[in-house]
Amino acid sequence: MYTLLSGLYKYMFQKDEYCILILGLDNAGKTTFLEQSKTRFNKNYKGMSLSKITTTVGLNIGTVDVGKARLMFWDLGGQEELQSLWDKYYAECHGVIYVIDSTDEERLSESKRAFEKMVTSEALDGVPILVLANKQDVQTCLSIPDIKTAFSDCTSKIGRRDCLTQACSALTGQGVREGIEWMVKCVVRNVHRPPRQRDIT
Ligand SMILES: Nc1nc2c(ncn2[C@@H]2O[C@H](COP(=O)(O)OP(=O)(O)O)[C@@H](O)[C@H]2O)c(=O)[nH]1
Ligand SMILES: [Mg+2]
Repeated sequence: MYTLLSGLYKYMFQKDEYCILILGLDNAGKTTFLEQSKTRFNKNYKGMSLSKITTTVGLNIGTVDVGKARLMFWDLGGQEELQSLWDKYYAECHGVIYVIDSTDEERLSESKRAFEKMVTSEALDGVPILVLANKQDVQTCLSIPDIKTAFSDCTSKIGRRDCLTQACSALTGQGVREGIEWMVKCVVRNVHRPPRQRDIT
């Protein structure tokens, strides 16, 4: 009886946990996105003022519950010297959110290089990637087709994994829910797939 009840309790209340990395150049809006997500999904979370967010040195961690899934976000610093630390986290993660600053045309190629390096990493093979074209609230920003064109030679490296480019404003919240719900769908589905090579070794 106890087993039955505890099984039922677990079924009803226990959440499956997934680690999601938030990557992208510094100033792309990663921490703002994390705070916006916590505010949107966690009922009692009193978010910090989004305009008070300062540069991340090291790592911010945040948890968001979506249905039966618990996403643990790791928001890593994006400065060049910190990018070398990204791959230390790859083996642990179930999904990646890659944030692009759509208002920064000058650094778009730098962002593409960092994306390319990330996406070709073996440890991320098969991991779903959500690309957020952020800051779409700014009128003069690059459009989704502009960004897709700039990143077009990455397509073959993305391979057959799930990948979505989502227009988003971490500041206003536009596109945040859609992006996260897509990610949840992917990671939940992936868990039922055979383990990736890196999980076996
Ligand atoms: N207009 C606008 N500004 C944003 C948006 N997201 C972030 N920012 C601003 O961009 C700057 C960098 O944001 P932050 O979250 O610290 O970037 P991070 O370095 O990637 O963590 C801050 O001044 C934010 O207010 C957005 O969607 N729209
Ligand atoms: Mg930050």
